Amino acid sequence: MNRRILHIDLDAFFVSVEQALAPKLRGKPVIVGGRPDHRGVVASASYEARVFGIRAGMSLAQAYRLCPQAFFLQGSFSAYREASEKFMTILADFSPGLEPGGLDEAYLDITGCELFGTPFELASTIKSRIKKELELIASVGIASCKVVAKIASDFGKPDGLIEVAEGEQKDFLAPLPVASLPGVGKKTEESLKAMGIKTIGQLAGLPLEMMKNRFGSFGLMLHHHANCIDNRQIESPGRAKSISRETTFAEDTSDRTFLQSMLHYLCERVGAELRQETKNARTITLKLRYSDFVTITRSFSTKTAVDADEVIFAGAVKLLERTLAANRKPVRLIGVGVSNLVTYGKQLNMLDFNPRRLEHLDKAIDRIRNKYGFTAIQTGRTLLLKDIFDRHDRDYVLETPSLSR
Ligand code: TTP
Ligand code: MG
Repeated sequence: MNRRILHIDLDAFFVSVEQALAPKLRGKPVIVGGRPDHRGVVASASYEARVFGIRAGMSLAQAYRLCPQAFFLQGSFSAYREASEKFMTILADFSPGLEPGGLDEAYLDITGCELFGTPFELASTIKSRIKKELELIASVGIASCKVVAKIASDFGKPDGLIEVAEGEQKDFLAPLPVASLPGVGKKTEESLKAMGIKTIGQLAGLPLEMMKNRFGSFGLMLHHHANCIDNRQIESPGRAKSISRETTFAEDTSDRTFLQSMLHYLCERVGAELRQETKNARTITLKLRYSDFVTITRSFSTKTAVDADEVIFAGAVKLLERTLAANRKPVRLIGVGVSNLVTYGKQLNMLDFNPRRLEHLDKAIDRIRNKYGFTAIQTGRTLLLKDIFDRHDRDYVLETPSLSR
């Protein structure tokens, strides 16, 4: 059966939320990330700012040099989270096959929804509702598999709506640069360029064996995606395969105590979501990105599935200590994730913790936080972060809801 998958991604998300809240910012170069005299990077740039060459990930200082008249905003994560929730609620009205891919993007499986209109008509209605109800612009790609839908939504930006018929998918991808394929970063792009490969069409023509030998399982995936072979199903959030939180610091740091505090906070976030989903996890993963953008992940698995904040932290901090001992480079991003999820079961004694005491403690904390907000109660270790929460928006920590699903 020919599937119809939509990929919906909001244009200049953080900035557009700010523009919806403050009309004077509309139509202007706007940057969310912080003040230009701070050391941070651009998180989101309006399309008016992109005309000056400004892009996400660029230092604020460079953005300022390119466009000093731009509005530089610190950002307010709680507003973005609220907009994201409303965005997902609109999408959920159209099909139960909804897979959020981050705050501002999602896949929607509308196969079999013909009674309500053609895929193009449904996508138009989705765009209009988002515009009317949230004052945000969405770009939509329609295809018969995820990878092509995602590339199409990106290709049409801003305010795009592109439908790629099944028989035309390969022709659509062929002329695009390899960097348009999700997962292809600077390094892969360089390696492919050295092999004389610049477009997805050229990549699609390389023999499978060659891609496998050169890039391993990632090469297999690239070969398949370049050839529009992608059977990945829509994974609804209820079936999350992993839960994670990460944050990028305004300034790179080697401060061990600070890193531990932030890690503890992120573990509390992950633990709270695990318990909300009534899941336990067998694998704990630490993610670090260094000042030179090199990113590493370190994991370990336990025999007993866990869900208590302290147990997750105990595992994660061991990984952190080991990693810091091996490498003292300043850190720009820290994250923690849990995977190998199983449905809730009694927690056995682990790492010398008393599971019943932890269960009671976590339950009590969860109750308070559900009622008064996450930062209403802080544990000893995260008190160090209080200054940050006070100085910035309380939700300063830009948590990425999920590393992978
Ligand atoms: P994106 O969808 O990648 O970017 P965008 O919505 O700003 O722009 P567009 O989709 O039109 O190209 O990311 C969504 C939000 O995630 C973005 O508004 C801000 C945040 N983000 C960061 O905080 N850091 C980053 O490096 C990136 C790429 C995004
Ligand atoms: Mg976006």
